[in-house]
Amino acid sequence: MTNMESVRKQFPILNQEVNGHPLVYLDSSATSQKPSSVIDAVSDYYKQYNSNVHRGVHTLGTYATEGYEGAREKVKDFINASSIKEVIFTRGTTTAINTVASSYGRDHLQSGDEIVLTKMEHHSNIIPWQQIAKATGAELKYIPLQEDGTILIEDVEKLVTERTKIVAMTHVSNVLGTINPIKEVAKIAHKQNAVIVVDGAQSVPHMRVDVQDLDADFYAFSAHKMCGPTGIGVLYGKKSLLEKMEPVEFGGEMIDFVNLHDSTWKELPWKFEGGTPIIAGAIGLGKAIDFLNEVGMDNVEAHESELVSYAMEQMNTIDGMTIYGPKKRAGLVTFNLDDVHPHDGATALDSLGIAVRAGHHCAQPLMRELQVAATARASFYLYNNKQDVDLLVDGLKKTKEYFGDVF
Ligand code: 7TS
Repeated sequence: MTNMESVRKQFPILNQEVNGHPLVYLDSSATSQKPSSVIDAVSDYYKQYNSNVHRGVHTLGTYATEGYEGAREKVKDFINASSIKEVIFTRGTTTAINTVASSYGRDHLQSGDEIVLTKMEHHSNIIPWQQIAKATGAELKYIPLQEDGTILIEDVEKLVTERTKIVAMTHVSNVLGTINPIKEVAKIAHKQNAVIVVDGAQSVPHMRVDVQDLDADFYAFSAHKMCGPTGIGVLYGKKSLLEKMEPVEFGGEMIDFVNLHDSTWKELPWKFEGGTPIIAGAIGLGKAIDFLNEVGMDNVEAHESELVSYAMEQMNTIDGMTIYGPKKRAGLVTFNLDDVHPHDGATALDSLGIAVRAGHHCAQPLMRELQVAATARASFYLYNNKQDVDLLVDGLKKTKEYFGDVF
């Protein structure tokens, strides 16, 4: 078993005081911190072999191309894609989902067709579908949520019909921590000849994901939430689907032959990567995957599961605490404390060096479903420990006392 305290030591940013207190970073669902190996890999690229990729014969360009394409191989193995052709580098989850909506969606939807979503989606997995629905005349349908923030498979079976062309669903909710039964939903979608697009922004960083086992048609995630740099993410797609899809960005890098009035595209995955790519980002993502593999994704998941159970147990001892979402969940806790506005609570915690997020978490329809304007959220990752939870609980108690006196 990996020693998680030695893992924590590899994140230089955590070793500092904020507002006179040791930093307690509990906002990894927004973005994770980066280990030294990732920071060094990005810096080494710029210091030692900064060059463009896929062009020219000079030595530095070869190193850069090897670094960039080597990262693609690592992503392929990490999610068990069957080929590097299925791994497209994007700017992040948002861009990946937009690519599917703009390309696959535009070509496969028409009036009378339906796109099925859940009511727990992040805006990134709602708005691209709203836009493509407006453009094509398709309609959106939403799978309802149970009281505990889960979905019922019977509801999926009812809502996914022969009219459904696309099911778009998050694997893990960034607000509720709900883990959706993607494999079962994929089976239901495929029975109706629909495709399933999975938002993996909150799953790939925290659990072992096997896209072939899930039978996902498309799967999107961001490097910055999994110890990698910002500005890079991945769109996985089944080769058979991607091959028939049109690129959404046109220009350098993605072409084969260009004539005055027409052009042809490179083969997969490059036809979807127009322009100079995010080279340092990809190299950093490759290093982040090495790092996560060394720790072991099963260890990451077990560690977070232990922390989140402990956090819920401790937080529930605070009077006036409401925690949203199911008991069996990923490593985050979204909550409200009576009498304390989440923004005030988060500001009070920040004065104690504790970083949590407050707001709608880019899930306004879900906030409406929960009948709240905003919530606070503590999210955990492999570098957090029980002391972080204790400091959070202590901070919440102090916050409650403080605001209790004010009101
Ligand atoms: N989908 C989910 C489920 C997410 O949690 C996020 C980001 C995204 C998509 C978008 O990812 P991006 O990398 O393209 O921006 N979620 C959050 C969050 O919960 N707090 O800040 C960002």
